[in-house]
Amino acid sequence: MSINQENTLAQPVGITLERYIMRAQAEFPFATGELSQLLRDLALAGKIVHRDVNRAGLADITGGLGTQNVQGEQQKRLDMEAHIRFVRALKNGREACAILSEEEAEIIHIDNDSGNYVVAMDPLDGSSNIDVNVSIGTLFSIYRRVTPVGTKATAADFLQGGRRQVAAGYILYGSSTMFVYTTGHGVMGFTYEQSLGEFFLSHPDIRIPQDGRIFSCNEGYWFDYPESIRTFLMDCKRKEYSGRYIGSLVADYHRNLFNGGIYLYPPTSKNPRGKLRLLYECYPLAMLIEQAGGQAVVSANEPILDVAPTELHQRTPIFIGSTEMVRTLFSAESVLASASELEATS
Ligand code: P6P
Repeated sequence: MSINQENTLAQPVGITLERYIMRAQAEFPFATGELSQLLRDLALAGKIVHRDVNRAGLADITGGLGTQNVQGEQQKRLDMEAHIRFVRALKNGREACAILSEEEAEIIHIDNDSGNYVVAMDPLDGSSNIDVNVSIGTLFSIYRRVTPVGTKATAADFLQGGRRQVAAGYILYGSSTMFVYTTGHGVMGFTYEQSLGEFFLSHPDIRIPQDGRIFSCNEGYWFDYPESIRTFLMDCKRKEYSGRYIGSLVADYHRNLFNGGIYLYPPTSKNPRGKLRLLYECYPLAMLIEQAGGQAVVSANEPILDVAPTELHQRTPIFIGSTEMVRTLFSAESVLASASELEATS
């Protein structure tokens, strides 16, 4: 058990996020407090988005804007609200020098070229669920910049690769709002107490079960899925596993993180490179899942964190969750079974 995990486990549940960050920082004598401030900035914006999400129906901020994001997807009012809140919080916090957001094609420079960090994020994922009151989430990934301080950040600062993340996390706006993050020393979960306006440590050192009985995928694409994926899913059904798919990545991921399971987004004819974005959806979730004892891969031998980034908004297939389920998905049995199934039907 790492020192931090001992320390984390020793941390009293109920400590505020603010105090936890200060104590965690104290463990690293060379920590300058910049990363701590960044996490505070993200948590602050998360509190504001929590409020926006919870009053969306009353404040007429649901619905579409009639505009599209860089992915060609319809933008919802709350998408842009959240985008503005996070950009503003990071700008005011003055630790980040640039942001990559799903909502804008280009890198956002926030007049702070002396900042040492960049943040890649999906301010509000699952927007198709906003109007029907289903849980949605924010995803973020933090890197130390590689370009000289004082200059404008470039794509190189964001295209460092998943294993160069210094922190990653998400905020889930569900039946409760949770801030879940890692700095590479375990995964911590904080639950928001609205009456006090604070996140409190509720889940120190989150670990995903090694195996699970939940599979999460959009079976509407069944006839698009590669044969080996269909073979795996058929096997899950024969074992009477549960199919659970909310269609909101952070909500599906969070449930599997606690209960065990696997989330699959394979290539489809509609999205031949997969649908989910590498830099601000798959990398952060992959860092978290590895820290929690799970796996995130794009194929049998390629962890998501080792996928080389080439474009800011690049997409990737993803298979992520309990280690045993990911192993089974790419086990020889699945592949052989699909080969024999292919033979049988040819
Ligand atoms: P599909 C939402 O748009 C999202 O990015 C994720 O939150 C979700 O898991 C996925 O796409 C749903 O995609 O193709 O199943 O509707």
